[in-house]
Order: sequence, then C-alpha cells, then structure tokens
Amino acid sequence: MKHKMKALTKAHAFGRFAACLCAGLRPRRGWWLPVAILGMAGAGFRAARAETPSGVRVPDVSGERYDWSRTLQPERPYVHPYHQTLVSKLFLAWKRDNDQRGPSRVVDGSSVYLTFEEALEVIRKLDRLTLGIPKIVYLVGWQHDGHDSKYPDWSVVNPRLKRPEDATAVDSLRWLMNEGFKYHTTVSLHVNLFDAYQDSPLWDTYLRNDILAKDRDGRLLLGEVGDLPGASPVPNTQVHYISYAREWETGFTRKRIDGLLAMLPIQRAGTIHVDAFHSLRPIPHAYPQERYSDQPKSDTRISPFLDYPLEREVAAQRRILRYFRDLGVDVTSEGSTFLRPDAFTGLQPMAWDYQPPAPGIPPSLYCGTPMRAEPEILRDPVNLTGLVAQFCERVVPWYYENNSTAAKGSQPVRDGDDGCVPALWRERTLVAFSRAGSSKRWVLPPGWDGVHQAVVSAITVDGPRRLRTVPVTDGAITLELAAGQGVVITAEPPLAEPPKPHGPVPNARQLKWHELEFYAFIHFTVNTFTDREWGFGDESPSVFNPTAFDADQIVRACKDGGMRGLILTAKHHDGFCLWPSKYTEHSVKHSPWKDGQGDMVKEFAAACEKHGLKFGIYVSPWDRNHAEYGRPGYVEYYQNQIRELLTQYGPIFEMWFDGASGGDGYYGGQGGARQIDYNTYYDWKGVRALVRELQPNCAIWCGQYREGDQLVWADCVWGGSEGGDVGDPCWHTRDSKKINVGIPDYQHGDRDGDVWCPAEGDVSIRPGWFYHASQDNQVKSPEQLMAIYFSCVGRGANLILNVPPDRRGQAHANDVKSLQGFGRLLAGTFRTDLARTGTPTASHFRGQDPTFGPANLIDGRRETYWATDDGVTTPEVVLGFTGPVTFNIVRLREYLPLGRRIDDWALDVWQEGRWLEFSKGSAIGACRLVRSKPHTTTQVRLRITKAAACPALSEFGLFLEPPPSSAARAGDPVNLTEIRKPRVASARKGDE
Ligand code: FUL
Ligand code: CA
Repeated sequence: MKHKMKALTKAHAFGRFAACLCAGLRPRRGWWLPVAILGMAGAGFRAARAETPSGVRVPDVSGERYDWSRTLQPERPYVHPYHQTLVSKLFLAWKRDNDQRGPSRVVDGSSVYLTFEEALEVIRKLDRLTLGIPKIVYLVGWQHDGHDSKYPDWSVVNPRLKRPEDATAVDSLRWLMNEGFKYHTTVSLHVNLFDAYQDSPLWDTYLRNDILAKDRDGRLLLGEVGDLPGASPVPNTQVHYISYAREWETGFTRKRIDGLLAMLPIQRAGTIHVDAFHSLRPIPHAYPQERYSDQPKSDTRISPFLDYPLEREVAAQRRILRYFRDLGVDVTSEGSTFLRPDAFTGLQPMAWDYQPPAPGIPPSLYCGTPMRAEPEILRDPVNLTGLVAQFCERVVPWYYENNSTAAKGSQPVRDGDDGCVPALWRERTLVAFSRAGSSKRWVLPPGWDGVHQAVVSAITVDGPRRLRTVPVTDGAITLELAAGQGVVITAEPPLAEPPKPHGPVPNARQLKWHELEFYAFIHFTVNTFTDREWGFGDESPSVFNPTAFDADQIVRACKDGGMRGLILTAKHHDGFCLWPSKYTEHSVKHSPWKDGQGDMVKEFAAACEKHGLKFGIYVSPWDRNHAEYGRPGYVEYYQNQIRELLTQYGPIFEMWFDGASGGDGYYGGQGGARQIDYNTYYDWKGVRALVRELQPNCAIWCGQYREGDQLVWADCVWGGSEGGDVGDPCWHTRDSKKINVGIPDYQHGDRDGDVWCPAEGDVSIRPGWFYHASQDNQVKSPEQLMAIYFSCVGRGANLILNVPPDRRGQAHANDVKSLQGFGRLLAGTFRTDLARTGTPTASHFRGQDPTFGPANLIDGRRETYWATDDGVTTPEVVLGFTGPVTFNIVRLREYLPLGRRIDDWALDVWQEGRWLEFSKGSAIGACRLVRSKPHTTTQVRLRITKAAACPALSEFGLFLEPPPSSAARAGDPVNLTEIRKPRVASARKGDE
C-alpha cells in the first residue's frame, strides 16, 4: 500500500507538471504543491482537515464563455477528430444483479456483461466490422460495482472485470487501454461528474463540504435516477447531485481528475466521456412533489442551499473542460443542449445525443456519433448483429459527408435507400448497401483509374469475406445486392502492398526444395556385398552381383513411406560407379549384374519418374579407387563424372557432395594416405558452376568453399547429425563470415545470417548406411521414424532417410514393412487439417486487405499468407471452432519468399475459460511441427511474440495423430520418450 501510494504521488506530481507544460505555464509552488500533498493523503481523501477549501488555491483555469462563432474553431484544437472518428460505448457491468440488457452473469452481486478481456474481443470484432475506421470506445461500468456505482469516487476499478493473469483490475484496465490501439481504437472511460451515491467512499467528505446539492433548507436533493417517489431510498440506486462550482472551488474536482489520470493512461487516450454533465437539475424528477412541494419548479440551480447563481456552476463546468484539455484530454458528454444554458461549443467536441446548438456549426467543431453500438453489443457480443447495417448505411456516409478534404468525384454516392459510398479512411474502398435489394450501376470515384476488377466482400466480424469480383467498365461497376445486404468493394490488384522481404530469401531452387520435405537415400555399392560401410577402393567389380535388382520395388517402398524423392549413391568412397562411366573401368560394366550391360542410375531414374519421385545423386568426392586422387587429374575426372550424371539421367533435383574426404585407400594400387584440403582441392566453385550450367534447377548440397573471408554456401547443407535430427531452433540462414563451422552451426544455422542455406537431416532406417543382414532386426519402427520426422521436418529441415537395398537389390521386407507403417502413420496424421473446419481471426492483417487475411492460413496453399502491417510484429491469430476439436499437432509455415521474419512464438489453448500456453519456441520457417498431448478445445491461439519484420505466415494447421497401435510393427513396442534422439553410429571407420 505504501509503495502504491508513493507511485501514485509521483505520477500525480508528474501529471501536474505535464499539465503546466501543456498550458505553457511554469509550475508555481503556490498551488501545485498543496494538490500533491492532498494526493498523498490517499485515494479515499479521508484525511480530515487537508480537504478544507482554505488549504487549496484554485489554478488559473478560465470559466469564461467561449465564443466559437468568430472562428468556427475549437478554443484549442481537439485531440481527436470526432467528426471522423466512430465513438461507441461498451457496457461492461451493472451494479445490481437484476439487469436484463443482454447475456450477462452475476458476479459478486453485479451483472457482468463483458470482462476487460472480453471487451477486447468485442473491440477486435468491431474493428473488423468497421474496416479499421478510427474509433473511440468508452467503457461503461469499469468502476466499483458497475455502471453508476459509488460516484463521485473514481478510484476503484471493478474487480469483477479483471483478467486472471493480472495482479489487479487496474492492471487489466491498463492492458485493455493499451491493447485497443492495436485495433484502431482508443479505449477510454465513461465517467460522471454530477452524480453522488450514499455508498461512495467520498460521501461523508462531500457531505461535510457541502458539495452535495441541497435544498434551501439543507435537505439533500434527490436525482433523476433512483427510487420511485414515496419508496424508501436504497443507497446504491438513489442518486444525488453535486455542485460543480463547490467541488471545483474546494479542490475536489481536480483531485478526482488527477487521481484518475495517475491511475490510468487517460492522457494517452486523449479523451474521456463525462456523462450527465448537465447544468440544470433535471426537473421535475428531482422534486418528488410530495417531498419537496415547497420548492419552486422554476429554481433550476443545482444546490439552492449554496445560493450559487447558475452561471457560477456553468463556469465551473468550463473550467473542468479546460482543465482536462490542458492535460491533453478532450471531454465528450451526454448532451449538447439538453439541460444546459451553454452547449460548450468549441470546448466539448462531441455529444452522445447531439442536437445542433446553433445553425452553421461544422461537424469538426461539434458532432454526434453515427453508431453508438452499445445496445447491439449488449444483446449480441458474439456476432454484433445489427451493426453491419448501421455501419454501411450510417457510418460510412457520415464519414464521407463529414470529410471536407478528400477528392469525392461528382457522381452521387446514394440513390434512395441504396448507396455505394467511398470509405474515405482507406484507399480505394467503397461500402455499398441496399435496403430493398437492387441492381445498380455506380460510377467509381477518383483514384480507381487503372483498376479493371473490383472485389466484392461481405462485411463480417472476422473482416471482409471475399464473395466475387465484378468488372470495372467505363469507370463504373454494376452491383447486385440483396435486400439488407452490405458489402465492401476493394480494388483488384490488392490495395495493400505485400511486405518487403526481410534478410536473405530462398532462390527458386530452394523454394522447390523446401516443398519436398522428405525423400529417400539409397546406399548401394560393393559394400553391400562385402558387408562394409566404407570400401577401400580395391574391390573387384565382380563382387557387385545383385540377384534380383528391382528399382521399382525400392522406389515403391519409398513412396509408400511418404517420400517425395530419392537420392542414389552413384558412387561412394570406394569409387565403384553404378553407371557405366566412360572415364573409368571401375563400374557396373565389369560386374556380373546384367552381364555388365546394366546402368543402375538409369534404372533408378526411370523408376522414380514412373512413380512421381524426384531423382537426385550422391557422387562421392573422395575416391579411394582412383590413382590420381589428391592430384589435379582426379579433379578433372570428378567433374567429367558429374557432367555424365547431369546430362544422361534427366532432371536431377539435388546433388549430394559428401564431406568425408581424404585418408588411406587403394588409389590405383599405390595405396597410402592422401590428405587434401577440402576447401581448395575439389574446385567447388567449378563443380558448382558446372551443376548450374547443366541443371539450373538442381539444388546443391554442401560443396561450400572459402573465398577471402567468406564461406560461399551452396543451396542446402548438412543438419549436423546423422540421426536425422537438426537443431532447435534451426534457422534457414547462415553467416558467410563465420569461417569455422562447427556442429552446432550446422544444427542451428545463424538467425542473422546473410545467406539462405537450409539444413537437411540425414539418417538411415538401419544402424548402417549400407545393408548388413546382421541389422535386419534393427530397422527403425514407424514411431521411431515419426520421432525423427518431428525433429527434422518439424523444425523446418528436409529429411533424407536411407533405405539400403539388400544383396538381392531390393528393399528388405522389414524395411518395407516399417516404411509402409510409417507412410500410413504420416498420411493418417496429416490427412485431415482440423484447422480448416474453424475460423481464423487475427489481431491484425495487412491493410485490412483480404489478400493478406487470416483465411490464408487454412487454405492449404503455401503461396497465400497472412501478413500484418509493417511494424506490427507481435500479432496473434485465433482458430475458433463451433464445437470442441481434439488435436495434438500444430503445423506452422512461414511464407518463405519474404525471408525468415518470425523469431519467437507461443501457442495457447482455451481451457476452462482461459488461455493455457502449451508450447513456445523460436523459428518457424518452412515448417514447424509442435507435438503435444491431445488437447480438446474450441479455440487455439498462436502468438507471435517476437519478429524481425511483420510476420508472413502461410499455414496454421491442426492435426490429430492416430493411435500408435494402428501403424506399429507387430511385436515392436516403442516408448516414444525413449527414442527422441535416435542415432546412427558414425560410419567413419568403415569396416563393420
Ligand atoms: C558420410 C559417409 O561417409 C557415409 O558413408 C554416408 O554416405 C553418409 C551419408 O555420409 O559422410
Ligand atoms: Ca496459405
């Protein structure tokens, strides 16, 4: 409490100081100090004697009437342009438990309609529905027990409206006021300066100081709201009045204003609504005749007891208006002319119930609001039924008519009960409506030149929903609208420009590559027949003798496993070539297989083509057979082989340039150990140029080299383990200045790297890369493969899974079975995207343009995405469902052509009336899979908690994994937690 008071005092003093600056005055000790001291006395102002008028000097705020007619301008510029701002109210709570204005619940004796959190949801919907028009929303019932509770005290925020995660209701209200800005909405308060209730903490003080209005005999006057004449007064319903002048002169007005402004960011909002700011008593209600029969009706003075002339009260009201304005806050009020001798034109910008006080007042000087929204929201806070029509028929024309600066064109925008009106706060946007239904031609306003097509979208609480396009002919469109229909019309091409890319972006090859996600590795050579991992290079081609080679069978098994491509070891370290290269005799042409007439590369390429898999090639740089290895001659030989492979076998999607290099070998019989410098020896620059020349669409894996102080990365790279997993996070970008690349660099990439070079995780379905009969029972189960998939593809990398053919030249039955199981598991898991049955709602989307709307998240297309405006880097999106859904996997994809934008994210489920965070992490990229326990909910929320640029997300999917039993191999129970990091023993040593 002590702390809080201190903070209050500090803020209070600062507020005062700021006020002085605003008013162009220097703080004068004489008056600001006592106010600060009073502030210290505490929120309830209970300190006994400090409250007497004698201790307070009134600041120099004028009570003079303002003559607006000379300039038609406000006395001081308004903070907000009310004639171009939609002002609404949100009714949150009523102080009793018997209110029936709409769906509410009774909390602690009060009717609660909307908590602060729910209010934000309504504000968000209202913003969608109003196409982002600038808005002010005043909260009603934010204080004490709800609307009209415990005035004149303003120091307590209604605890029933608090968010669970906040310490206090004040925190929640501050949160709401700040969040509102994200939705083009200034959130401020509805307060009251006239009313007083007996249960107020300030009652006794106000009574003692004669601030409460009394009749000439000193009896309290009753207000218009309250008990019926004759009924005994109930303290919290019977209202009384206060005298503005008395309250001002005793310093209490400023105390409540200063206290409120210290508690809440009202000055940031720049506006407040002071309700019932009447100058006259609302006679006759104030005088129940049987009680006050002796009071003359003609006496409209607020407190006859004080004997203040009316003008003294009205002057105090002007002082209040000016005092707020000096603090940077506009005051709007309930009426303009009602119960007032002065409408405060030029001091009060807007009235809830606006009656023009004089002819010729421009709306920029004084206006009302075209849509109050309060009753509609109370009745239907979910769909805001009724507001679309009001928005179309009243708000848009009102904004249009009030706008005196925009180019409007000469054509009519209304025709009877129909209209097609420019929504002038946006570019190239029209809102059309028809009362009875119509088909009409509308000439488009200036600014539509060059537009050939217009998009017609429904206006909904989730934003515009595209309905159809209509052609623009001769600068006009023909619109057919049903009775009561309102639509928004935007220009195609989209209004909003797409975001600019952030950092490095993938090239076309890499984009295609990212889409593959999962493909096969085929290790097959003499090792299969010698039972080794690394051949020495001295193997006779005669050992290579598959008895029933069947590329088709292998490719089918891979396809069944869900793979979209296949990379074959055309040549491994032993140098034996699976194709009849004309540059060596160490190949299939001297093997018994097909009497030396076969070409295995060709057969794989054909089988892949047949089954729709992409084909890629591994051709080992290290060649333990070649006599010239380590010398220039081999480099030429190597490039010749690459040329053969890239010209004879159709399109190659990826070239795999292995890193293992140099060491002992056969080397044409000379033997010995040959050391090479991987960076310089192979002429990677030349090799890569050759690949680009022969197959421009082929992605190059590894083959990076150093040039000066830079590492020149290729298209993709090793993911840093041979277990298939990559790091978490795994960024697609790398730092070319980092010359010494270690395992963690491969695993994680570099967030701020300057090149796009994504990771590929490699792993074998068995312990070894080559087939060994001894490993037939060590084939990874579907669940193990799934775990790998999650820690590779699920982190944005591509997965290459090795399926080594056996000595027949086929995938072994155990491998086939596991692949089939995995394929089923994968397909069963990702077949149904539950998100598509829901409705995505985003806190923002770019330019309110459906081209960048959240519907793009669930359309199953990578090329469409949800994006926010530049600078909006922490948006969120909620997938809402009409009934409960159960999921355990979330899939997210960034829109890669714009680079990696998102840093951190978090996921929540709606559980028992609140959000529950179930996952968070860094990096999304090509794909992010989040696997959790199954959640059953009606709402799932993704929060982007940090991003380097406005996010651009292609997908937000939800999936449910089928129960493991349906795909597991019989007799192969697996514990998912134990196999999180499956590993293949490094094959570096070669001999098994
Ligand atoms: C490694 C090689 O040494 C292995 O034999 C295997 O080909 C693996 C995929 O890459 O560097
Ligand atoms: Ca999409």
